[in-house]
Amino acid sequence: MKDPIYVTRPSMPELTEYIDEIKDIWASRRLTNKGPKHQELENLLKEYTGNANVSLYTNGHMALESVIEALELSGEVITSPFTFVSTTHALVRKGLKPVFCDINPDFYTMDANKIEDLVTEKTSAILPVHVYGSICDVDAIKNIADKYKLKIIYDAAHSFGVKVEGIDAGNFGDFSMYSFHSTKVFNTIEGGALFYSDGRMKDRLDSIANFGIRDEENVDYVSGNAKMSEFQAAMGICNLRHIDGQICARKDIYNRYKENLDGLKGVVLKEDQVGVQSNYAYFPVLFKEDLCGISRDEVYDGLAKEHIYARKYFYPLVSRMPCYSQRGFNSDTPVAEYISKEVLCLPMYADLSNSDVDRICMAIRNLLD
Ligand code: T4K
Repeated sequence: MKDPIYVTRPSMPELTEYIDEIKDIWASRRLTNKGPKHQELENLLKEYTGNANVSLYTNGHMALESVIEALELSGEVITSPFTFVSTTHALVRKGLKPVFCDINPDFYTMDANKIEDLVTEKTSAILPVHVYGSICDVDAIKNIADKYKLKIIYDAAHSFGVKVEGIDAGNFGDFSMYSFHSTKVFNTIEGGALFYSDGRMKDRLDSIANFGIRDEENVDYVSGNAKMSEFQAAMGICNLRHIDGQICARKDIYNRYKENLDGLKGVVLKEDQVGVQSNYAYFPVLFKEDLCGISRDEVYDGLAKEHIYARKYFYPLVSRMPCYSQRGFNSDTPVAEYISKEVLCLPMYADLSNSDVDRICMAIRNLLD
């Protein structure tokens, strides 16, 4: 039997490197609650991204819930249905109404031309998603947010390491939420972060991550526990040492896929964005059944028979999930609808071998034939 190939595989340092990194945790018994590793990782991330303000979290989802709490958002938030459920869950769990905006057909990010029609007197923020690391139309979104005095929180879960004209992607909007989950380009096992423009938010955000505690005798906010542990931070410190090499390796894989798949009838690869230095987080492909003669689901099943486990990120749309489909949220997002029915994310991770990429592409060619 051929070895299985999964959609992703975490980047990990050598075991000895991680063990070296956690030795002082063992010695000090400082395991969590903003210890020295936590502080060190924050500093390293500031340096790596050029962002002055960062707060770490136990995962990306809690980072998102925490910023919503910190901003005391209310009413409606305009967001994308073409995302992982976390984006919408964070809004709904915080008592907000998601208003779904359609996406553009080239990069699958929120269609900035369709946002303004969705603004009402109840809108408090826009929550777009830099899906697959594709960067939203940040200038157009900023203009709309300025006009209607809305906050912008980017779900940048997929965008670690992406640069726009040399600027780190976390510098756009008021806040950018990153996921450092094991399946992401940069991981802290589980983990996440917020990058933000207003440094005065730091105390509030850090307090909200820790039950709202200000000091031993004062609790300012009614919040939960979203802290990153020292072991997670140590993994981040190790992985950050290797991040540039990991992104380069992903680029080679991306190019090999392109060489293999470009030009196949009915097989649409995502365009490169001008001025954007990608992190090659995902390799989404659209299968247009009317042109290639086979549906996305048939490709998915055919690959699975070859032990190649691609994923339908993101199908169904969040608005079509059973937990949301009956709640009366708008679902008039035709572009997102068809992209979600045609898209398949092929395996993509830094140590995917050339021969595995060739095996995946050959399997796809055989299915199309
Ligand atoms: N916003 C967006 C746009 C997101 O994509 C996400 C997370 C979030 C917000 C929330 O951030 P976090 O709170 O998670 O930090 C995975 C991830 O669990 C999830 O983090 C991620 N998005 C989502 C797109 O993908 P699943 O349900 O597909 O994961 P799973 O367990 O099926 O893993 C996929 C494949 O990865 C497996 O087939 C094997 C491989 N794998 C997975 C894990 C967990 C490994 O090799 N090792 C591992 O440890 O959600």
